[in-house]
This record gives sequence, C-alpha cells and structure tokens, in this order.
Amino acid sequence: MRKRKISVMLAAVAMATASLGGLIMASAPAQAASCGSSQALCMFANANSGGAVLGGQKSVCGYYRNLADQGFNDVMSSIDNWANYTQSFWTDAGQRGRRLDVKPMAYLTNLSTYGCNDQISSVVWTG
Ligand SMILES: [Ca+2]
Repeated sequence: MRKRKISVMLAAVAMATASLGGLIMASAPAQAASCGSSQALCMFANANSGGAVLGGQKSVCGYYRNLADQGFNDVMSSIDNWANYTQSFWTDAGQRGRRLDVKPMAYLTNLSTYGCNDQISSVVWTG
C-alpha cells in the first residue's frame, strides 16, 4: 500500500509595485494637433496652447480685421508663431489700439505677461 502525500505549495507572489514617482508635467506642446506647423500662426483661447485654436494660413499674408468674425474677439491667451516673420496683433479691430509684435518662431504662453490677455481684436500675419 502506498501513501501519497499531497503537499500544497504556496507560491509567493511578488508584488511588482509600479514606481510612478509622481506626475510628470509635460511642458506645453510646441504645437496643437489642430494647428501646429501646418499654419504660420496658432492663436489659442487659453494659456499654454489651450482651448479653441485659430490658425493663420501658411504661405500667405493674412489679415483678420475683426476677430469677432472668427468668434475670437477678446479671447486670445497664447500665441505660437511658426513663421520666420514677426506677426502683429492689436487690441482693437482694424489694426487699432495697442499693438503687440510677436517675433519669429516665438511662443507666448500667456498674454497676461504682455498685458493683453483676452484683448486681441485684429491680427496681421506673414506666412
Ligand atoms: Ca482667453
């Protein structure tokens, strides 16, 4: 007669602890999916390329005489200039009011820095 021993083996399960180490806050993207390098100019409703985006067409000299026509009057909060030209913005329609010049390839993450957050009403750009 043969006895059979049944041994139960408990496998130790190593708990692999995911080392998250805190959140990585990526800097604002250099381009938005809906705008980016396909445009000469990207204008955003929120700071840091956030919110609604309005593009300035590449390879042309463009003019938004009154951004109300684009639903973008007094909402702009950040600007990404993708062109190798200075782009000009005004606080009033028709190139009036205070003027803000954005240098070639400049990325302005928050227009509050320039005292014109939510105040831009017209823009002229070169693609
Ligand atoms: Ca805004």
